[in-house]
Amino acid sequence: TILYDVMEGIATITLNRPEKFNAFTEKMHKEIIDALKQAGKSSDVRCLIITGTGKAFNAGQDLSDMQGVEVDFGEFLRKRYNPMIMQIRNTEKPVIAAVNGVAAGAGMSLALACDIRLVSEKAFFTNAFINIGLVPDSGGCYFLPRIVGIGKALELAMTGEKISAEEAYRIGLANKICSAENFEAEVKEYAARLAKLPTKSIGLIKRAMYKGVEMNLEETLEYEAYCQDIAGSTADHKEGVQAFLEKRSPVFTGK
Ligand code: LHQ
Repeated sequence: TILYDVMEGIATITLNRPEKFNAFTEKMHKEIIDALKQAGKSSDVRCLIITGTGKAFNAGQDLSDMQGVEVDFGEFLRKRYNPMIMQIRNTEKPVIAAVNGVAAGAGMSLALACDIRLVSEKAFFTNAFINIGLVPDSGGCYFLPRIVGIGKALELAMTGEKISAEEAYRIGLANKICSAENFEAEVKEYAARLAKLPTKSIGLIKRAMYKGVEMNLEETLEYEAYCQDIAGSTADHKEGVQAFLEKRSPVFTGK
């Protein structure tokens, strides 16, 4: 239900159930989590992309898969969705959501859990949960207010209204709008740029920033000092300084 590919430092996880708008199933969750773990561990991988085949990025839970089945929603989330979100968060590498088409419900949450959102001009977001009488899950209540602010987050969750690519960019939900025709190439180019940066620093930035939104200034200063100690002992730090002094471009190895 997914495709996994590693090329030139970039791991691409492609959600691959186009006839169902790449909606989540138990099998897909398992495959995504396995792929995230593999990419996280592999020293060949310095950037991850999550994207979808066909018209959609992801339409959330496959609703046809649940018909006639009694489900404990809490357990459902704890077993399938939450580990996927935590895996993205705990991957100390940049994770890009390449939003090729609609991202709805938990599909929107998946995109929010990624570090960067590159959005096709044809894509749109819809929080969708409200349309079926549910609440945002998979980190939707955590990421959305942190990305767009509590006022906008409440509006989007309560109305479920469609958010176009332009609107998503305007409110900070999308980092970049890409052309629909050249979407893949533009995403690859962006990812290639990230894959050549000091990967260890990126991992630490991710950790420290997410902590920063939850800690006070004093705690954040202390955590920064802790992280800087680690970053300062990397080969990429040495290379960066050396390259600067020699007035040349640095060649980072991610070590
Ligand atoms: C789908 C789906 C879909 C199956 C499109 N399932 N087939 C957690 C805990 C416990 C329980 C429940 O869930 C969760 C997490 C969640 O994610 S809840 C939210 C679940 N998702 C939704 O409610 C979104 C439902 N889909 C839509 O609102 C629309 O389909 C969107 C906005 C995604 C796309 O709209 P359109 O571009 O107008 O396309 P469409 O509606 O015509 O859909 C295209 C096809 O994809 C269609 O199949 P068909 O055979 O008729 O062509 C849809 O049935 C299918 N599809 N989403 N989630």
